[in-house]
Amino acid sequence: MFPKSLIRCMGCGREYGNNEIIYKCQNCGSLLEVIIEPPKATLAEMSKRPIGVWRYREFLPVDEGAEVVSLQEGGTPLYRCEKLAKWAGVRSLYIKFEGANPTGSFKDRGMTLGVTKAKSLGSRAVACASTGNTSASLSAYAARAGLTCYVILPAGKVAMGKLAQALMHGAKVITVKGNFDDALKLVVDLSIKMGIYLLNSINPWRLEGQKTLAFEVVDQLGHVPEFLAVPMGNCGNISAIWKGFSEFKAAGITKALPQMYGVQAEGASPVVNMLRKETGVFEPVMNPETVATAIRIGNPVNWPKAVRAIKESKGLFDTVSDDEIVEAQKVIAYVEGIGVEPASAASVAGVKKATAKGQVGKESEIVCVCTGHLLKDPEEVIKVCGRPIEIPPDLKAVSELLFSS
Ligand code: AN7
Repeated sequence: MFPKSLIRCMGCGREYGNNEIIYKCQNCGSLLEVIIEPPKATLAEMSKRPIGVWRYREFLPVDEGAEVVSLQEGGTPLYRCEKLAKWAGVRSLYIKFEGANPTGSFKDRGMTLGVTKAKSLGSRAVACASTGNTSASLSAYAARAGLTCYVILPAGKVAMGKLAQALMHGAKVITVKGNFDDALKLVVDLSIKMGIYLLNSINPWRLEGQKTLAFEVVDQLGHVPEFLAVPMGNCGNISAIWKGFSEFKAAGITKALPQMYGVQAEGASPVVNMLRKETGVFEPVMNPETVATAIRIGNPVNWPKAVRAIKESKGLFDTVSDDEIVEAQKVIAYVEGIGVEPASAASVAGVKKATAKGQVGKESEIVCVCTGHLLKDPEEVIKVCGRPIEIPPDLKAVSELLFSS
């Protein structure tokens, strides 16, 4: 029932077996991707199973006989947001709310595949560097699988909720005086040296799980949306979602493709900088900075895949400021009742910008991926909303406060 697959280099095309533990091409150093044989599956058949990542198992390359490690990820709501659409200046806007995943972010879609792979390869330990959500997710899946988990985080720059998850799920948490890019370099070297299975998104198996977001959007909406907006950090997610839409088309399930819209934070926007210049030269941002700590990444490993997704889809790209991110986060929460973390709001802030510029038509339909839950970053909320007012417990004081001025 699972598809046949192989690993292929996106640079030179060299092929590798499914069970080779490699994270980049040994020939040319480029990124690797998993290629599957397009399955003969129909949406009607797959839809008989509960919605979630494993509904689409015909598209998920898992080794024969593998024990699937799952927390029932995916199957997240697709909310129609009429008031938010009005605010953003577009006819139809949906939020795909990835905060509703088991650990509160889209990372769970990838980790169910990635940790299943780790298990079937016989690995005892897994590792990642993270701005927070990857570590929260990996530590939970490693716990479920009974694997040792090491996570390396940029010191002082990981939101409290995410740190709490990694600690409580029993990961060995290490912080480094440096940013995410430094942490990633360190964990890649460590994994290779110690034979620990690396589960950052340069591991192509993770993206195989994350591509199911595209399948669910088609399933829930009943068609392919015109645009799909997504925040970009290490750029695994936009690449995975584009792969999903492309595979549904290749399998004959859909005919259309969306235009992908990649949004970065102003202070961490190497991919958008490159696309703007059109020189084809990628330059990392040395000291990335943004309120959206999840996407505070200056040297995203998957940038070639993100550029390919945006170009192939004739898509869009832009940056948003921290003020625009926080404004969007507040509006999503006030008018729609959906609580998202700052990075997630970048996709919605990006839509408002693109409609104002006329890049997204007023009559368009757009799906925004909101990647993580509000509860991930309570400290940011206090910073932007303030603390509640404290009063003595008496009626006079409370009525004065509520009804004065
Ligand atoms: C909420 O956890 O990179 O472009 O180490 O947590 O696929 O990297 C998180 C990324 C968007 C960006 N929104 O996704 C990590 C990490 C949220 C995120 C992104 C992240 P990618």
